[in-house]
Amino acid sequence: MNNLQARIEEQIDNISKFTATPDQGTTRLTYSKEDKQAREYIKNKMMEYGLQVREDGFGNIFGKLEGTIKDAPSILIGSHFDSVPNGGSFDGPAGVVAGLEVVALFNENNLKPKYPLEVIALIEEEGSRFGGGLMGSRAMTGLLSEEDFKNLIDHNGVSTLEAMKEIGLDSSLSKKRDPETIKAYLELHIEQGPILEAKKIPIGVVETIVGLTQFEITVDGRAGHAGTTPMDHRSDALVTAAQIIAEIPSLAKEEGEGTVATTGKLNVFPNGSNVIPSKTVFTVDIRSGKEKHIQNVIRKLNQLVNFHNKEGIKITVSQQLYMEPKAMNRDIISLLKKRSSTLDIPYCSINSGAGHDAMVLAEVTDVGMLFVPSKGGVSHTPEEWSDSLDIAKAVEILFETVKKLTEV
Ligand code: HGY
Ligand code: MN
Ligand code: MN
Ligand code: MN
Repeated sequence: MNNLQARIEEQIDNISKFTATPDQGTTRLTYSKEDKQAREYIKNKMMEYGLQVREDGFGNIFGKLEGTIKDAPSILIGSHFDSVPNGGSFDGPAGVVAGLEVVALFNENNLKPKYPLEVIALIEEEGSRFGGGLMGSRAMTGLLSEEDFKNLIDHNGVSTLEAMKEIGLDSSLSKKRDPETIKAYLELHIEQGPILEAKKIPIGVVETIVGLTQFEITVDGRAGHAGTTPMDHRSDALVTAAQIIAEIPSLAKEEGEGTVATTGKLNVFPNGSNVIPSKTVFTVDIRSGKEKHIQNVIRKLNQLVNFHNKEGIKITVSQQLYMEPKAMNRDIISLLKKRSSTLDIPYCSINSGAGHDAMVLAEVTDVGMLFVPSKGGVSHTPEEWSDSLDIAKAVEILFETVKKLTEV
């Protein structure tokens, strides 16, 4: 194992230790104790690599390597460092570590970039605490207004600002970033699917990222005694939710072309075994490479909700996120491919079924993404694993690409 690969492995392993569920995967919610631990580790690494470290008013972390051109726009390179509940070690951190190791290669080769490099570690990409997702990148680019950011609360009613304060973050720091200060954004991410492993190819050059939307649906019914309330006198919020949820997979299947829809979260109130549920809250996540399919599923979902919105039941639908499908920048794609060939590293083009911060940065700058294979094609589980040798190959490609972009 070479030095680069060993450093990658060590850093990903260290970050994975900052979890609320040791032995049951990575649970690192935004602004949690585990966030604070990972944040300190990442900031220390950035300082160790000679970067100027700062945080913005949302808690995103930046490590800057100055360029020779004064006040030039930066090449950002990184990913997110939050996780889903009981997720894996690589989703997010692999990209942050890749950014750090690109800087390490600049340092090792005594290269000074013309344009500054900034390693970034973004918050709340998964949306596990405040819902929606892609929060850090949307806030940084202004797609999420400061007002909307401030109004976000978690399932315990704790606001973003209160949660930031709890771990000593300063929300008065600079927030929305001027797009003029960004020259490009590069992200390494694990594929989270089966394609690269099946093809036995170490590198995927991402062409497009699916469009996605997320809803939170609240069903209000009426609580009652499970024993004394006759069946035809019930407004059961869980039965209604179940009837809607059961229909959702077919709404996606009818669209075809890889359209998917998922209910990942369901909360029942008051959640007593002998109480008719008064309220349920569940999520619907819809994705497709073609926007028309997403729109069709949204339309059919609304029809389904209207059908079940009847006596004694009140259903409210709130949309938390909408991102149309994104194409990566053609010039960066060809740069990534050319560098892979020059380095004699096999690659293929690939489309992403997962959402990524790159789709947000694509609204304000030129963006490129690389994937590495996921073992067994699994992710968002403790079994998630990628080979540090593949990540090291991606780092080499990114290093060569960044050298080109920053004219070294
Ligand atoms: O859900 C996603 O696609 C990403 O992992 N946040
Ligand atoms: Mn991710
Ligand atoms: Mn993820
Ligand atoms: Mn992502």
